[in-house]
Amino acid sequence: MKLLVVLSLVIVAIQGANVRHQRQFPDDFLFGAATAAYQIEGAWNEDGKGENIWDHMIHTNPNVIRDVTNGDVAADSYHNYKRDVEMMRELGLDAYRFSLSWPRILPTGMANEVNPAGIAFYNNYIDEMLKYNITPMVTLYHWDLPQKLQDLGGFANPLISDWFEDYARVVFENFGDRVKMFITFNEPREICYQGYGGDLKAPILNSTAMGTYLCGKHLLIAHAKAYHMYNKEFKPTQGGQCGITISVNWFGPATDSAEDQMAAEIKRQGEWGIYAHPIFSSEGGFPKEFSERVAEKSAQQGYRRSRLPEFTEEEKTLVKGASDFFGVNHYTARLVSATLYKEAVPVPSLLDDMDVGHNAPDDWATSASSWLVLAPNSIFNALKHLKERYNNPNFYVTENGWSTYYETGLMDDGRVTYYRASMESLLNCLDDGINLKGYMAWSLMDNFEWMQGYVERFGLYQVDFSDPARTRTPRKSAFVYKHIIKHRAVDYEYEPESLVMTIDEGH
Ligand code: GBH
Repeated sequence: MKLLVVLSLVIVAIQGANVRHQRQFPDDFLFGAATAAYQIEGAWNEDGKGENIWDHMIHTNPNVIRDVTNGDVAADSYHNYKRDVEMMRELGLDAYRFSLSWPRILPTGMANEVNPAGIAFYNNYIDEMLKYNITPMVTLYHWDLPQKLQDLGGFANPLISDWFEDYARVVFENFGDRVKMFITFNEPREICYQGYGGDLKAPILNSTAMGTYLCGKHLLIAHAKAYHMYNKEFKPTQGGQCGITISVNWFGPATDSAEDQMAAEIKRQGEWGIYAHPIFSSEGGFPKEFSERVAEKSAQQGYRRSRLPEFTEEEKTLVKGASDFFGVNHYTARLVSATLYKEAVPVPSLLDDMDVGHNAPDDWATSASSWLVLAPNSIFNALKHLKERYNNPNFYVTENGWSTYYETGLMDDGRVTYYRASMESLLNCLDDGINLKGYMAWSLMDNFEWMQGYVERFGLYQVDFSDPARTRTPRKSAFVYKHIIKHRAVDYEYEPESLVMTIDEGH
């Protein structure tokens, strides 16, 4: 095992040495950065915006957030959007991925009432990007459901697919003339497992037996309905693309044993296969091994039917193939074991259904986030697997990034190391023929890191949250990323001369 890690490190190092300064990203490769509405916008109750589930959860119970903060103001992008676009120009970004706040556009959640101020804000943001040739990539849902829809069950209510379709139509009608890349959902796993099956995200339902699966099924149908509606009603005139983003971390076997290989496969299926397989596989539906396992466990536990609600044939067909590209949020990896590293988990639950252990070797560098370690070549490992399993669709890495503490300040060498490693892994993907079209760094700037509040920082730009102006200052990593984008290659010798940022000609 140790030997394996050492060997793979040696191989990576040799590859790195040979190719340095040679391997390049194609000119049309889309380099960008990403954010999400609740994490940056603030203005939580301004100009007619409705309450979302994070507003509601935190205002009701502020202690769920590590530093007892909230996103009421966040980076105040609602008022600082021109500065945001200026930062994109400083970095020389080709694209910017951001999300729309559903209740800012539809305060009641339903499409009976469209908020003109919400539409105007996003129009301004989009137009400001387009002025400087920055391609907007718009996520419709990044976790901030209108509270009024949560009151009706949110993603546990099958009607969510109709409500989402109505919302999506308003989005396409208003922005589709200028936005050509839409992502319906950010990370079904985090929405469903963390929010419904667990208590790690709003609405902290902790409904362990079925929450994840119920939400997952309804979310996938919502995605598919919006996708087909876009295809039919908007694509012919607007000519854009519509996809979904799934969090795909890499899970390899801890040893070569058949048990560990099966354990890793079950982990991959339970973590992201249940969302990816119904859309991207040629057979459709939930992954077979996982679905059999839940059915079996459910029977043993006395349930009269599987806790995993299977798709009808009609639903399977609706969901299958319903995406123009595969958006991948990738951060880290784990080694999976059938017997070792297991923790106590609730029964029944997704975690108990998988029933595997996982581990990160000690020599993988650690970040400010307990879950985030630097695993060798893990973007490649994940995408190579997806390529083979799902017939090489077009991929975008829609998030990838590294956290530091506020105290680390501007000299974020850990983040620099991480981004450079990511670039090598991306180049390995391109060399392998993986249809990888772009990469979005998480994040353009520090923002409200959900349950971690403002403790863990992911920004290329530091944000001063004690300053009413929410001043943004570039970190060292911003200069390094800018250099990579400009030269379409990784230069390990590059060190910024100073941390004074300017806008290059043509941006
Ligand atoms: C992304 O999710 C999100 O899309 C983005 O909004 C967020 O800011 C970014 O990550 C950085 O976190 O300690 O058990 O609660 C990435 C996947 C899955 C990473 C949940 C954090 C928390 C694990 N995320 N995980 S736990």
